[in-house]
Amino acid sequence: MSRTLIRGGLVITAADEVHADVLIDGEQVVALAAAGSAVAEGWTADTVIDAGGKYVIPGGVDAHTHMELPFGGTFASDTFETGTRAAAWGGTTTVVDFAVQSMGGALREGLDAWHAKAAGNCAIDYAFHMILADVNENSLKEMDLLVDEGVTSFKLFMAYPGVFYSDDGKILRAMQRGADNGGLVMMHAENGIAIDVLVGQALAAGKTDPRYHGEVRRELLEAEATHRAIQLARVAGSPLYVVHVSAQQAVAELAAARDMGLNVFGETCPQYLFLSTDNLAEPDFEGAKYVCSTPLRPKEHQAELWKGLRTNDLQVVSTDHCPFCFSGQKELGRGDFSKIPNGLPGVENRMDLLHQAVVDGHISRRRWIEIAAASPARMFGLYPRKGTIAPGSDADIVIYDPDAEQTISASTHHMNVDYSAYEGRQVRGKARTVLSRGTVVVDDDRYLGRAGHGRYQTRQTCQYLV
Ligand code: DUC
Ligand code: ZN
Ligand code: ZN
Repeated sequence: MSRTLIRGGLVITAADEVHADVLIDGEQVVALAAAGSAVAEGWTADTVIDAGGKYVIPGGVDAHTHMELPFGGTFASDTFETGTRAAAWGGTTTVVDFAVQSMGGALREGLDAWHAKAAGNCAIDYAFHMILADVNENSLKEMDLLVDEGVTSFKLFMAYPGVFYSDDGKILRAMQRGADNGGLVMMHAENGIAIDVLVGQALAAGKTDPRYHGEVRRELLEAEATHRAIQLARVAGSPLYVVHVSAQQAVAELAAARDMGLNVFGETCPQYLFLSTDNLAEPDFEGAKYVCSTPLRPKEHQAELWKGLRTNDLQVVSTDHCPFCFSGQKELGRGDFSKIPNGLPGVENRMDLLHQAVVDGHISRRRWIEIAAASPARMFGLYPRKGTIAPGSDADIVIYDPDAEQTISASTHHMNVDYSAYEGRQVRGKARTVLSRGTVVVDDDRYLGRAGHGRYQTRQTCQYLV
């Protein structure tokens, strides 16, 4: 087994910042020692990586991606191969993607289909949540089987009537099942029935531009759905994880629930922290690049999201990476915003944007690692295999240069999409060397990984419950 020593860096985890040497044997971390003491300890290694002046951090865990997702008559443009490669470039070493149950289909069928898309193609490790699109006797029973085999979280939708939507009765039944079998319900909390009425009214009034996507998907309809989801979870006695929270009123609902001591959790995404309705209003249909759901909100909401991340009313930042090219895909919605495929690229940018938030003083370094690696790993049953640097953990490690300057651009990114949502944005910090289970997959602007290195990860149930 090959041994690697990472020497001289500042090791940052959610818990600590220590100058330490890290010894890797094969795929796992085997020891940490005070900086410079590796030789005195008699450690030998085949490869020594000098991390002087750099951070040594756990690889990012992006708990919300949609590679190859069929949506709105097209498919998300990143495959598991291109999307996980781009993730590695950006310092993310695990993604949890969403397998989809089709209407009338079995969960098993959907899960098998997603396994087939991913197997042999991923650059980094991956796992699956399951989208429950059709709650019925059979799919409820299947939930138990999936939990047993390591697919321990289930996304339901209060939005997208006729596609993914579940009514309150179905949601309650899935939550009751989750309360019994340990599965965590992840909720897309928007009142889709009301939104569809507003969509119809807007289009009838000739309001067809991308910015109306944000206007009809009202903040109050996110807050209302979040509130309702929390009450349903209380009735079911189940925990709840609300995905892609964007409205400050929804954060307030989560904070109130958490103040009551409930097992209610929330995730937000970089697009809600860094972008706003100003982007949706960009002229010449450019706003379509920023169409996603929940939608971007006015800038004022960002402060509440940052506050929620600091106070732990929000625990996780994932990307909801769901890229569609501007040309040929976003364009499907010219003249009708409701036909613009929903989703933004970002899997490559998350670690850097959140490091910029450290530079800007929104969060601490340890909180950066917590929300981007440790908490998603804990939330979805991957800790401490993923999300930290400790003896026994997988050696998913990033040597991060906190002083590197970079300009985010589609001309340099590795995601398979023809635009960047953050085009021209300057950020400080960059992943220099990325190890996935002890193998260097990115080093100094060179990609050394391969499709098929990434391994499917079974997961335990949520490790974050009080
Ligand atoms: N939101 C998106 O923006 N894209 C895919 C699905 C979703 O809920
Ligand atoms: Zn969603
Ligand atoms: Zn999503």
